[in-house]
Amino acid sequence: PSVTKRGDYTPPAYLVETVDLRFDLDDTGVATRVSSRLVMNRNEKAPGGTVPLVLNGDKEMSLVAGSLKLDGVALPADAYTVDSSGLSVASVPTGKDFVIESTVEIAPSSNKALEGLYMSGGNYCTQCEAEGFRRITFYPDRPDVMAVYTTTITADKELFPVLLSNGNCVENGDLDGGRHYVKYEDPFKKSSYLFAVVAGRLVSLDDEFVTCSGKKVTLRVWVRDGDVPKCTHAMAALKSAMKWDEDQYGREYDLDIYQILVVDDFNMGAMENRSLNVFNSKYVLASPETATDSDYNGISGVIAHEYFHNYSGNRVTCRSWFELTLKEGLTVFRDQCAAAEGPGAWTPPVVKRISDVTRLRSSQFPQDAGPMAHPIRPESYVEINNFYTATVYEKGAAVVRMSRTLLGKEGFRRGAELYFERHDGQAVTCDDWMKALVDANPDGPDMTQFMLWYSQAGTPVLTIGTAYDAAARTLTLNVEQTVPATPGQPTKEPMHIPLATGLVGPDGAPVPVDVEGTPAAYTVVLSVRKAKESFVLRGVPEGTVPSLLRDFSAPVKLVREGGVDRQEVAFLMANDTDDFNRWEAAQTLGMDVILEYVNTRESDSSASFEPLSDAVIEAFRKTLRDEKTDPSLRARVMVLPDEGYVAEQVTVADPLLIHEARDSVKKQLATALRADLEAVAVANAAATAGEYKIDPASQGARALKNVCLQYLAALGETATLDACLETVRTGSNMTDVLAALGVLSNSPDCPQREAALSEFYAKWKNDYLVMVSWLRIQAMASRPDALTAVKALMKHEAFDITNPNNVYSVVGGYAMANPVGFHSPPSGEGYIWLADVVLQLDKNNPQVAARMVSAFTRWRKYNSSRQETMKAQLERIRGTKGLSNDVFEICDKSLA
Ligand code: HT7
Ligand code: ZN
Repeated sequence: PSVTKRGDYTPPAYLVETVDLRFDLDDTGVATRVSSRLVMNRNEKAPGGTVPLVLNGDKEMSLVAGSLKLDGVALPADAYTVDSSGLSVASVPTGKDFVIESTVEIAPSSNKALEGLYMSGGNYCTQCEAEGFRRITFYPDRPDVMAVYTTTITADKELFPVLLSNGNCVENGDLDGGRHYVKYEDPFKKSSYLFAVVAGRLVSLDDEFVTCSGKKVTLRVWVRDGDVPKCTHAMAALKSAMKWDEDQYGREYDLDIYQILVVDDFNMGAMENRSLNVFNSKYVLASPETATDSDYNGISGVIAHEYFHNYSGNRVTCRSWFELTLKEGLTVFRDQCAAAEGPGAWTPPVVKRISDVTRLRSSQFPQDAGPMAHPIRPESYVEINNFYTATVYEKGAAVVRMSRTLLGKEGFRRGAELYFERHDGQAVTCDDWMKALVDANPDGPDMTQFMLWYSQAGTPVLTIGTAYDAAARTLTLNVEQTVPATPGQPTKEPMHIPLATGLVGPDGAPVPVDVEGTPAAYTVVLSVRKAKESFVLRGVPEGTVPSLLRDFSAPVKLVREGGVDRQEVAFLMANDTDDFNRWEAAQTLGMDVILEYVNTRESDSSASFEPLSDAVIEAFRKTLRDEKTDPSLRARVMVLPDEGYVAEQVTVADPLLIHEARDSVKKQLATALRADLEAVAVANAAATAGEYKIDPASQGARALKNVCLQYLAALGETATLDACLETVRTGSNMTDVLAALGVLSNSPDCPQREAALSEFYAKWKNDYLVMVSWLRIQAMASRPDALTAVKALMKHEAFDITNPNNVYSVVGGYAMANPVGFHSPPSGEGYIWLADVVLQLDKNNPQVAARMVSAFTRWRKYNSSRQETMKAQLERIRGTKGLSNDVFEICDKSLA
């Protein structure tokens, strides 16, 4: 497969002024005709000379004989060539507009890759990002070709009463033979990846948003019959997002209508097609009986994300796919802020921040430390679909956040507004983004070194030592940064790292940070720029404890010279005024005791483990009893670091030992804190009883109650199992029901487990999304026999291998979120099974297959026998004939 390189970018040789598309949809999706009429011209900004006109196209598209025309005249067979990647016309007019027309035939019903035009639940829909448009028609399918689109759709009126595309409906009517048609015009230029077409039997929830200038916008969410009542939360979230973008970035919605189509078959979460988003049903449909708090929050987040793309992505887009983080990193940052601070916020800001950081550390840090490590702006790719990564999205958002930290909120907003105005209607680069930020802040910091965040991969490690001078009352922070080598980048330059720092005095009260060059404040952002650097903090009382990297001010690993001081960490856990760092302190403490267990048992499997010290137990007890602190934060503080995150801290990971260690710590805490856990569970159950509400207080109470339940369940008592079964049977909301079902699913065989799983199935088997959760909960069950269960689930009537959500639940839940299940089978049967499944998936849906094969990328983290089997599977997959580029690239890079 060929490699595309960022450095090889050249502007498009030809531009498209207008696109006129006509879709003749057949009843079953076996023979759909797509006709296109492109008005094009030579790009004056491209290198001169005669160049053929190249239009991308897919091998599954067949050009209708005689349909290819230039300026109205059919092209003879020797005037063009068609191959598996597209169509090339040797000679086209220069110096004037010319018109290219073509008609192709495609078969959407056999499109299981879910890219281009495909069918879901009997309806037609599209997914064009990144390169799906070329599966619909011949076109220069790259984001820097922006054109005005007109789309006409014809279809059977009874089968497909609703026909949609981007922009406004300007015409519609009936045709002979029971067919009908609609014509849409999208007034603004857009890239082809934002194109969408929908046809189906659908109903809508309608609403309206009045913009800041008083314009009325029609809002419409399209679903299958019966699902309208489940769209109200999504609709409210959409309105909150529209308001947020007006208030925070001065962005007013620019069209008269905003529509969302909901489908069950979708490779990702959603797609921001201009004025016609397509959403995975998981990120729209919700009712208290069927959706958890986390589902509700996910809906708010994804709805906001896609809406925000209207400016950060659609009006201003990427010059090439290498710039993907320009729209994705910025939009993730925007959705994170809206969910933390906006009118639709459902958790306290700190809890949202904790979720975002946890996600970054559990998904992006491992990527940055493995063979797929790449900068947020990658230098090359084989398959662009493989670069919709945690690095581009999550680390990209962290980089945007750091620029805001360095420029200040006001300066950042000025820069963002300048960017949106300066580049409206353009396809630009990350450099253009940074230039707008800098130009809007002439007195701001020099951001040249900061740009290394765009080009250097790897998570920087900050090692910080402290030295206190009692006579001078100074605390010196000695900071050393290293950026690890990553594939293709053996050496690195020091980065510009904002280190937000505070001080907690010996009495627990905050102490101002007074450092040369910055006004004293309770939190000061130190700019770390060198490999080694010291900062002298003045006027510091003896016994003061530094609170470092507050609010996770940079995506780095923080290491304290000399190791973890548990007393200091417990002190911060109880006293830090930065709530994020109170949680971080608990994570550090939890990690330290888990690692102590792992290290002890690793060298001697029969060694006895030192029981948890009173200090550790008391730190957690204080959290449980601390009624002044928000329950949702207390819930997060109580959760020990997850097994995947622990695995990242050790050189050779033994997933079973890590599980044993975490379990042991949890059991010890549960034993020691039993009375507190029971009391807090009862108090918070009362707080959330009655009608289901998703406000922060209700969510917090449920979260804390369910964390207590999970601790108590670690004691394995029958009474807890009975209580869980009772909740599964009678619980009034899905948050509590799934928490209880999760406990039972993770338990060893028992009647309560069996009853809960089967009764739950009987009750919910007709609800697709609830079944997705039911499948996942079983695939993730931390039990050595998980593979047997997963094999059975794949044969279950609730499972469909062509449905990505099903695959992510069962295959992903097992291979990526169940370390015990995946790594238990003694001869690596789990690995062999996964490889078989990947090969099966790849035949239908390479994107989904590539996501699943990623479970092997960290194979070097394990012991030699595990390594051997995983490596053999990667080699077997890579050597398979007919493999997609998607899966090939992941395997090949993993093996390099
Ligand atoms: N911008 C969207 C990306 C996306 C996508 C990419 C590749 C293949 C399928 C896809 N579906 C959606 C989603 C987003 O980030 O908002
Ligand atoms: Zn996005």
